Amino acid sequence: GRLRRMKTRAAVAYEAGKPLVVEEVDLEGPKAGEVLVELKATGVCHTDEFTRSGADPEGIFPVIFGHEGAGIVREVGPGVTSVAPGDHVVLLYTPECRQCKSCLSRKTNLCTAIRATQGKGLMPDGTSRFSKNGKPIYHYMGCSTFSQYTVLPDIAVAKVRNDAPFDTICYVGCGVTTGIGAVLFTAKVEPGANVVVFGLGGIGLNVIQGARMVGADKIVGVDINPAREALGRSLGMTHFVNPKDVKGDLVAHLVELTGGGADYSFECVGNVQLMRQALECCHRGWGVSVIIGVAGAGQEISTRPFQLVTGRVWKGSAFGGARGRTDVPKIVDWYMDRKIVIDPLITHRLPLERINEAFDLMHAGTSIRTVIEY
Ligand code: NAD
Ligand code: AHE
Ligand code: ZN
Repeated sequence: GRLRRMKTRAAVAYEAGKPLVVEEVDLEGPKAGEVLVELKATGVCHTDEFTRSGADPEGIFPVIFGHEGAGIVREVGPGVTSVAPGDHVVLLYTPECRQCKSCLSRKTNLCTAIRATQGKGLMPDGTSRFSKNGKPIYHYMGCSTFSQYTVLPDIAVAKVRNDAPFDTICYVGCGVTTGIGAVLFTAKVEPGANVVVFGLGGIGLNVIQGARMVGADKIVGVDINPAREALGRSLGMTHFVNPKDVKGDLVAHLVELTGGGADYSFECVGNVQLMRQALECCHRGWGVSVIIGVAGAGQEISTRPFQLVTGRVWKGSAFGGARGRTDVPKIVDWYMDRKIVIDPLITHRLPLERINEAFDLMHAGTSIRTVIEY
């Protein structure tokens, strides 16, 4: 028989700015078009912290965070044919329905099939599968991977090969794909291009390895944390700039370093002042700046329109422009074929019980990715 309701261990965020509470919650089984997934591992991304902190205008509580997970399908609801129990999957906060206007356009990866309910922390039928003492707990980014079991629509899981380790491919669920995809799919960086990357954390370091993959020439990394230099260089970074060590204007310094300006720049921090600098360090006439970082409620970007009149281009990228069900299995293959690395970026591993330490490590600047193993 189909599972109607079960208990699952989860990290619940009851209030913005407060530590998560690890406890047992109730989970209803999958309805039509949905699947039950047993998580094996999840990364902790800065976006989880962004919403936990209260900066996300879409943030709602109580909620179970986490959107960078991998696991095994355990049950499927009525009508599900794309995956079956036993399949290994990476969870997708950007689903791929292949039927909505956006999917059919071929111009974007931003599937709209379930975005409205997802943004409200609910499943497509307008209800939550999670609860505690009869009160609903919201889903997060359609995933809620900080729970040993979760339920999500089948369009929000990518089936992957079953010989890939969960504790590293979970990171393909956000950071790896976001960084590499922004280079390959959004910017389409060409061989020989000069690239500047602002922020060398879990996302920016993947932009760097993407830039190396496509044969970029100069790959300049910018970060205020000097500890980021070594890892950046090992992934292909050719120059490191710590803004604190730059005398005078950072933009002028970067323009000089790139011989006239970046062909492509990437903002991987979520700081609107840096977004401006990332645009303005681009080459006159053609430089493209890609915003990946997520900025808090009320924040706005600005620049002189002259920057765009003179040919610089401002763009953004969500999930690296990747179509999850199509591209994620390929990126997992690249990892298994050693075309990309993941292992050196997973600096810490913790059990769910200690998940709050993952946020401490992020704030201290000592981790790139912490992976929670179930
Ligand atoms: P992270 O905490 O791992 O890395 C952030 C890095 O920025 C750190 O190395 C930090 O030292 C550096 N930094 C902070 N302030 C800086 C400054 N003033 N100048 C230079 N460097 C500075 O975070 P992450 O997980 O890599 O995420 C980065 C950003 O990308 C966040 O805003 C996150 O929400 C966003 N994000 C967006 C997407 C997307 O699809 N668009 C996906 C994942 C993450
Ligand atoms: N809720 C925030 C927006 C957050 C945001 O931009 N999220 C990215 C993914 S970050 C992954 O770590 C994204 O995919 N955005 C597209 C979308 O549809 O949300 C806010 O500012 O309201
Ligand atoms: Zn993320």
